[in-house]
Amino acid sequence: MIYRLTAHGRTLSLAEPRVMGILNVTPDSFSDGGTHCTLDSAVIHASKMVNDGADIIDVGGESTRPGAAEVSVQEELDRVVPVVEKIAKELDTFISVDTSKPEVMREAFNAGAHMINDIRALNVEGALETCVELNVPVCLMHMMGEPKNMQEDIHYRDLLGDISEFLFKKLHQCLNAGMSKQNIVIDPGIGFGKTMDQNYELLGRLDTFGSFGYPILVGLSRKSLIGKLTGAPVDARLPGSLALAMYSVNKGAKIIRVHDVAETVQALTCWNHAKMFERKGPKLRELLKITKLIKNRKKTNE
Ligand code: 7PM
Repeated sequence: MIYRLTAHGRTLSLAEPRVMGILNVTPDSFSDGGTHCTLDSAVIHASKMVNDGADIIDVGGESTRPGAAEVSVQEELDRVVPVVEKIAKELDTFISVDTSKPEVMREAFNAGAHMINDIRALNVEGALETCVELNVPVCLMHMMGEPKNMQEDIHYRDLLGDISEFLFKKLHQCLNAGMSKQNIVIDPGIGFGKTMDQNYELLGRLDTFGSFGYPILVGLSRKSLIGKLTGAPVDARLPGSLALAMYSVNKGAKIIRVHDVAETVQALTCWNHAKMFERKGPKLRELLKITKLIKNRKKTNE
């Protein structure tokens, strides 16, 4: 099955796994004073990620950190919309917006966003209807509880079963409301109300979610499942992030959400090249020819 996402006349093929670069636009991420500076430095960072090979830029104005203060609609609009607008104008990339608020979804879409990444899976009143109306691709993520309390009381009857049931119900709800199947991406929500071993179990059995017939997005970059297992502090989790990213794509993930774009793109490029040799015969020769053509085209573009 080849998946593709389309919005604003732009199509992103998920025939090969894609890299989504994280762009936080919370005040603590670009703490260099005035709004103008913040906007510029955010777009510079986005531009670097695009040059490093990111296929999607995920703009987020709400901190999902446990215990983080809630952000008002106006505040989130002020953070996100100008950044989306400038990226849409200046960069050649697919733009995703990390939000749960229908108002932000709409304004960000109108400013040029191609996709909504909602950690609350369209749970906020009006969010589902807004996404259906906008006909925009959406990522539905599983979370137990809310960011502020999600790591406090973790209990599942059956981890895989409960998360599958949640996603099935969501899918049903979305399709019933008129969302088109091609607009849906699913995500098991690594780190959102799960213990370390539960996170690893989700990765180990990620192919279960692949059988739903929707592309899978995974976010695990620098997350605590790496720190807890290895003792590495957050700024030294790149090796673990890369290993788990490659493990995930091997298990069928189509979008990997990361901080370290260049490193992940290098890992993926090598993974993809080895993967291609799983095929044999004329199909492989054909693929190699196409890969060479693409490489040459990229070189002449530079
Ligand atoms: C605190 C807790 C800070 C969690 C940051 C985070 C995902 C996401 C995030 C994910 C999708 C982080 C997370 N994680 N969206 N947004 N999937 N779809 O570590 O796993 O980046 S925020």
